[in-house]
Amino acid sequence: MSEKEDLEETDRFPDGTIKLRNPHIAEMDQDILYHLALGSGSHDLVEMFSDVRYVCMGGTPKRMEGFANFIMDEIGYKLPTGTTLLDISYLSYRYSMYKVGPVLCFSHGMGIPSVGILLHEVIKLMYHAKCKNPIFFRLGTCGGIGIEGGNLVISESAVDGLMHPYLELPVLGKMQRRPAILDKQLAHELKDLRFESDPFSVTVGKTMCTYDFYEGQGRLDGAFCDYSEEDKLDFLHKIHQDNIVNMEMESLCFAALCHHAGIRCAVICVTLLNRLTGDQVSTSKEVLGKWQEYPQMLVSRYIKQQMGLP
Ligand code: R2B
Ligand code: URA
Repeated sequence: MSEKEDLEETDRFPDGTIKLRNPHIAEMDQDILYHLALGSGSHDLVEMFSDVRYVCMGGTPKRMEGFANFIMDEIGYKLPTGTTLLDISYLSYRYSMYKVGPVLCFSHGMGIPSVGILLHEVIKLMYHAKCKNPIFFRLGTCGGIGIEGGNLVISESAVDGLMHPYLELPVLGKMQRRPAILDKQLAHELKDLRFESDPFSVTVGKTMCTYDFYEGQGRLDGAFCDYSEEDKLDFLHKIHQDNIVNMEMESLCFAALCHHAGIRCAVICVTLLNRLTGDQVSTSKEVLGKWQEYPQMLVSRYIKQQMGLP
């Protein structure tokens, strides 16, 4: 079943705008989106953002600024002469945000807590701005499991380090669980946008999302390590047999919160290395920079196709 069919009718209003699962927000005089340096009282969020249809996020401000400039060229969006893109959230000193017509780009930092805070505020932004049927993309990096560096993985589902397919968060002293469900149809639509001539392969598969880059991903090169190389390889081969094809640090939360908000979403990551053969990211910065453009190429093709552009 596709994510679209799976969404309950109550997840969005008939016009495609977001229903917030929080009765308190509507009762507040204003809502301050603190980490975005925006607010429903201080800014006309409908005027600024109601045309947004595609929300693209990735780890670093530089990469997302690069993506914003790339997508601007791709969709033929013109800024007034003599102006450049502005980081709308620069006053927050936390996340960066760039708007290019219907595309909104964010940096989300590293890990579940960082992307989680951002998602709360971006989902509320979609609600306040009355955005219709927005689609969320994470364009990231990852470690491949059995996949060499420089190739793409689109997550069809996400699990935590114990293979649980849900996000756990202690709320008021109790563990809350939210299923981490991604849109399989969207994942395959993105995969189909690969050209024969592309220098990368595209795998749709299961992603393990961890709370740490080093011990959490079974690396031997952290400041601490209490296991052997054999233990590490046993684990990586075992999860590979369970169809895990990559590891990263945000997909679980991204999938869980988007699904809970009734938002279609996809995670597209480029592999930086094959974890079955190493731990250190030793490829040159120049090559890594090129690889990180690969997720952007697929997402840009998707957005252009949706916008009816050649
Ligand atoms: C991929 O790369 C980062 C760690 O280097 C992390 O944000 C992730 O998910
Ligand atoms: N990001 C991760 O989380 N792990 C890797 O191995 C590479 C990038």
